[in-house]
Amino acid sequence: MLRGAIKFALFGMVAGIFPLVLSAQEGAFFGPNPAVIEKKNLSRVDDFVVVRGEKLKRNLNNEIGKLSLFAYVEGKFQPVPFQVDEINPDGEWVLTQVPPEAKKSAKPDRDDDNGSLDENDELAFMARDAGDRVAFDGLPAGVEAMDEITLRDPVDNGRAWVYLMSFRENPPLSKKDCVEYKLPENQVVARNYVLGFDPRMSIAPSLISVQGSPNLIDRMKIRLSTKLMGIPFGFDENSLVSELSLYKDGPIRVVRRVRSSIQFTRLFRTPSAAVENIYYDNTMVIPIRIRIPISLKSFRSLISYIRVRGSADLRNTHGWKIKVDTDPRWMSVDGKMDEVEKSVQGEGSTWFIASGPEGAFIIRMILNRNPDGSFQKSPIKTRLYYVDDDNAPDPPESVPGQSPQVGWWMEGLPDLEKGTLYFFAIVYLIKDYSEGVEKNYLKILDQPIEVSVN
Ligand SMILES: [Ca+2]
Ligand SMILES: [Ca+2]
Ligand SMILES: [Ca+2]
Ligand SMILES: [Ca+2]
Repeated sequence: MLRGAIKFALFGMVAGIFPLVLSAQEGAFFGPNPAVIEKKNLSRVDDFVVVRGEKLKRNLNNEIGKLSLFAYVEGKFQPVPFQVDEINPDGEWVLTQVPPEAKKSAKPDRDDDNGSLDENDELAFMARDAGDRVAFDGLPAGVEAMDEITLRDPVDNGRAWVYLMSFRENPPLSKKDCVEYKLPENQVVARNYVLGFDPRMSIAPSLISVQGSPNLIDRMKIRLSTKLMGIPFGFDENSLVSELSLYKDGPIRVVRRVRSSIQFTRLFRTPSAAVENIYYDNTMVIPIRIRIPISLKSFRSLISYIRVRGSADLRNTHGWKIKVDTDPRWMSVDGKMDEVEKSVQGEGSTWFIASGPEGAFIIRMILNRNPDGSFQKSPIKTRLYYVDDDNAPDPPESVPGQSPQVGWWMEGLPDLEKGTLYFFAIVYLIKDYSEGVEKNYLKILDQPIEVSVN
């Protein structure tokens, strides 16, 4: 009897304490549910959302480690996955994780404000996690500041809401993690894909698997040939010397910095430049920055031509089909060029979609935007490169033949002025593709979700 009573008392204590601990860690809400005042009607599910710190006025300058993002979904006000990535005063990513191979040479980046949310830091989350609009009677218990973030689809006016809150301590966090960077395998493992990197060429993936497909990539190729003052010269991706430096793996995205340079001859190597690739659960963003040391335009008469091709040489894709933006016909991947493939119109093409039994993906080139999304004028024009021929080698490569190889010629380089050429590729990995779904993915950049904060 006594033992029973002690047990009961212990159970009561444990039960009394545990829910408190669990509520902080597991993220059950910490008070009565707020009142719903507007239902979510945003239909976009594929978009990621990034909000700069300067818009988050109520949480600005607060400690990032005390923030959490909440949404009212499935009848509950609950934490949803998010991350805050710091950007330093020079506009560079603050990456805090050091891969084993860089332990000697790299140390983690820091922002200049000891981990506070400042104007240029970025809050990232997925649009699909947003929920209903709610009203509070004052701030919830333990919360010191709150920004209400409204998402609006400019296409159909659909809206949804999330709430960024600063907690006094122990912010309840979602346990969901949409993407992971695995070491030492060097793999990005995301909901819709797995990407692997060979440490000898850290800049381009040597493994791309979509929804459990076999590896779809032979290599990412960058091929340049030019003639300067009558002397031909060129390089391919084997001339790229690249190494992983730092990364950051959060619940929403992995940011991975690779330093690379071009080895032109045995003796001459360009200075190394860093570039960060960003991986979400269904999207990869691959920015390309090329420093043009002199105005090519003023040397125009000395340059006979510059031919540059960037492309994905695929493998294991027999039975897939491919369509480009500039021609409505699907092309069949079977290792041979047919009449459709030979006559496809590719002038000015900037994206293509590939669809197969396991899933689909879109690769899109964006030439006319600055890193902040504003418009830039670029002299570069693109033209489709497409070869589906198992018997047409294009060395260097691991799997002889182009099965198929899809990408773009880049034209207009002799018109470049001195400065930095910036453009980016964006890849969408699609589950359950059906004809026309690409429109949803094109909207992500063409009609972006509008974000307002109050
Ligand atoms: Ca900052
Ligand atoms: Ca900061
Ligand atoms: Ca074919
Ligand atoms: Ca090949």
